[in-house]
Amino acid sequence: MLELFRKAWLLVQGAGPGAILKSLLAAWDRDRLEAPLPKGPPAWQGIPPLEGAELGPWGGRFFGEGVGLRVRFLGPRAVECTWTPGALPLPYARVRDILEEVQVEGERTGEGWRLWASGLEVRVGASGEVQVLLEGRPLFRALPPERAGEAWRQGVVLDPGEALYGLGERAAPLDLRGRRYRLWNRDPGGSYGPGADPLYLNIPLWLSLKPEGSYLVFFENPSEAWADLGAEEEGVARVAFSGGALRYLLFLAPPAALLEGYTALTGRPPLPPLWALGFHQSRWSYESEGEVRALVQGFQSRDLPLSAVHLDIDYMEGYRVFTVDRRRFPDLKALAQDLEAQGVQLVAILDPGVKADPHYPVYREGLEKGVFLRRPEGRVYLGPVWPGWTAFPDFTDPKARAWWGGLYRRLPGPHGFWHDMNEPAAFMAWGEATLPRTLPHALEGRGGTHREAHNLYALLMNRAAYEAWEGHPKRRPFFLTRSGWAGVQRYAWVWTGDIETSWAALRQTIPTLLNLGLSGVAYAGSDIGGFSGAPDAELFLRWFQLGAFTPLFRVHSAKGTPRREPWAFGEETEGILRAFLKLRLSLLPYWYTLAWEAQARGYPFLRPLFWLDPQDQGLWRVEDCFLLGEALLVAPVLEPGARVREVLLPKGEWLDFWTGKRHRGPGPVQAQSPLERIPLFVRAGSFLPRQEGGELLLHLYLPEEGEGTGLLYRDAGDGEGPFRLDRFRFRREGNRLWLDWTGEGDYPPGEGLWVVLHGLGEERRVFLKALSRLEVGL
Ligand code: MIG
Repeated sequence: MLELFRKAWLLVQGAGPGAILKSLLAAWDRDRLEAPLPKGPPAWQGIPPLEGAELGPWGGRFFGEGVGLRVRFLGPRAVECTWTPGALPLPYARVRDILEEVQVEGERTGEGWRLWASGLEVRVGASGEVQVLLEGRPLFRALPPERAGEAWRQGVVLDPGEALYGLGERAAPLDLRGRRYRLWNRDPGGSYGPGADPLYLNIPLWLSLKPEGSYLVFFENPSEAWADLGAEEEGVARVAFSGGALRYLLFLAPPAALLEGYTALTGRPPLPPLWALGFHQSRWSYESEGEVRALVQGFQSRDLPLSAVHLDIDYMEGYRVFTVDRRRFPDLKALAQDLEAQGVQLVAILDPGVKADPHYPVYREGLEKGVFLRRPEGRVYLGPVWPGWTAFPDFTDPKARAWWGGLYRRLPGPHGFWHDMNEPAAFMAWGEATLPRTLPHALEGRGGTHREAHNLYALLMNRAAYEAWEGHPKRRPFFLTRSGWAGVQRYAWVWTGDIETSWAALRQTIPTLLNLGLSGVAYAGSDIGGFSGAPDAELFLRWFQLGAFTPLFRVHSAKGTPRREPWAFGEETEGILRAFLKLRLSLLPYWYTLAWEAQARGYPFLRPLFWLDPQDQGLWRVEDCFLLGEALLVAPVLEPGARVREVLLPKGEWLDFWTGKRHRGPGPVQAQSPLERIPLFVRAGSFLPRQEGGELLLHLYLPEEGEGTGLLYRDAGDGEGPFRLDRFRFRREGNRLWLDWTGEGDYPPGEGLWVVLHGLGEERRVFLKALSRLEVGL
């Protein structure tokens, strides 16, 4: 109740006293426009049997009365199944149609048909059941789908103990099984905590681990959906789509290869500008040029490394996108240039909504070009957001995307943009805070309604922005988005929105980010300290320590919250924050190498422990720590007062990052976690490139015996230009160590590198000349 008043008060303060009335009107209007929703649960009906088939070297088509199934092999480990009737999805999620041509063979069997190619086999039953086997192992079984009106429902059989991950952004446990989720991008409004569902960004895919193997299934259907990920006793997951054809893409492989396959089809995140991997300070809002300059000065005078400052909605003129309030920011471009000279970038927020003001050029142009969403009867649809009555570009129209992309040039200065409210969100006094499902959309000229386009809205807003920037020779784009769908990783980073300020919310951040990563979204982070409240020094510190190991490392908070600059919590805290800012900075060469890996293979930065050993079921549900790449295990502190915590180590040798102590996994260890530290372990056998005092050092964590490799990616840090990818190898036998450096690319390798050897009792350094080999006596 208090929260409700707080929200209403903020709304009135920010959007004016008329905001409440507008939100009442808009909700009433929405209810009139909304198609009457069916009462009661849908009456699911079985499909008629499949009676005929047409087999080809690509797969097969199967027909029953009024239904069809097409099975297409996308490669030796991937297959696509499409059930019709229903509109086929527009290829918004995909950058490729197939991975690799394979020659499919097929035959009729007693119960149905069999298709196979290079170890992958699909069995289609006359009932409509689809079973997929890899090298004879049955890994996926889909029951005959069901229909209710235009909706489709698909059951997938689950094994006992099977664990499921993904679904985009979830405030749920890491293993998503045994709960029901809705897939409809939604602003939960103001603040959310663990258990809230759905959130801003949904992706209809799950990755499954079972003792016999793993698979990833992506349902390529953007319409509103529900996924009931069957409890243990039930043994079936059911996913229902409100319309469109029922299509899924299935990949069979170990987890890393699943991400590689899925992102080969839906795209990988491009390399960001290096600065984006540094620290970002934000709040709603730093309101004037003077305030921003003082903020940056505050960081510099205290020796606190800062990479970016975010401007929230108050920099605009009455919340009109692509405008600047000249009284607060007389010359945004000059400000951005001055900050850049000090190593700090400006990032500006943008909402998709355009204020319906006839004197505002952006609105006038949008009207002239006919790019705004219209009501079914033809008038431009207006919904209330920050600027008051607002029109919404139809990003499913290529003309609207091109226009929108061109607008970024009108905001000279910032080199990063932060896309908020793009679920899309609108202030509605009751019901869903979004647009009516009946609004018509262009959908590339094919036509459709918001029911189909809703979940695509943010994806396509980001695409519009990205495509306008792509190929800029000097600057790589940086976009941060709240909402999205499958493929959003190609265009933008994601932050987890208005998470509440609480220890439970801090703990939630780990599984939320891990599941985003397993859904293809490698770049993400949460508002450090929580969005909505006032963290005490300990909670803020622990959240900051976690944030230092998430791709987006940003402090942000709501209007009216107490200050969150690193010096706002007293000197002791400031000192620890400084140390973590510097630790992050020193690890940037490692982060940047992982960025290269994300771009090349689609791997997330943050990986669940099972990434290293998918067979170890003891790791499947570990959600209080994570891997950063394959070298580092990060165990944030998630409870107040905890000065020691247990960490479960996967198999292999692990070296304590702080003390150098060697541990052998699998198994738990008790790790010290005083306020100045969170437990960090380095996998023995890893190289960890770091920069210290302007110098690049290669840290090598030696196992007692054995070998390993490591990568290092380097380039100028922004724009297009030469790069290099170095590969390091070592082998340790008794007291002999061999080091070997090879590489490719035109970026100069330098003379050589100091290799810092860990795990020998005392630290030792040896100099490795560029692209050479070295033998060392230990
Ligand atoms: O209705 O721009 O999630 O990060 O500070 C709230 C103001 C709008 C929601 C975002 C939040 C941002 C805030 N926005």
